[in-house]
Amino acid sequence: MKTIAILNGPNLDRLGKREPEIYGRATLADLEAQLCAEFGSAAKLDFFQSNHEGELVDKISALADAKIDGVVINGAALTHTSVALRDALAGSGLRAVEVHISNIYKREEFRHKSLTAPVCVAVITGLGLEGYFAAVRYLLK
Ligand code: CA2
Repeated sequence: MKTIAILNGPNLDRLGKREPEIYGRATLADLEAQLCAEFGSAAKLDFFQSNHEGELVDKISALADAKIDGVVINGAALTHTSVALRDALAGSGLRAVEVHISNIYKREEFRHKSLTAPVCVAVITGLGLEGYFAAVRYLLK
């Protein structure tokens, strides 16, 4: 069975608890349960959320060692700032799809630049939580 990791960065543990007009009303636990319901029989899903850049880097390194089949990453604000996260993904040899719940190009200019997008196979932005489902579906093909 394939293993796909779903990584979420800073503040995404607050999903469904604030700013529902941007991020919707579902919580991170709701999202994880829905992904399990959809893909649990086809894949092992490894969920990880952290508010700390280094923890995400360590997790990517461990996933690289485990040679898993793909990564869905919403690096949240680190998308726009983190060379460390980009280097971890680039050096991992893993296929990664970057997901953003909101359309980062409709928002402030500082969100338009992703440091991690060039080291991912694709970027999905603005489809809400559906982006995570599309990313897992793609990685399982
Ligand atoms: O649209 C996305 O998924 C983002 O990655 C979300 C990040 C933001 O910095 C990116 O530019 C775009 C912010 C995540 C914060 O998530 C919250 C969710 C609910 C309540 C508060 C924060």
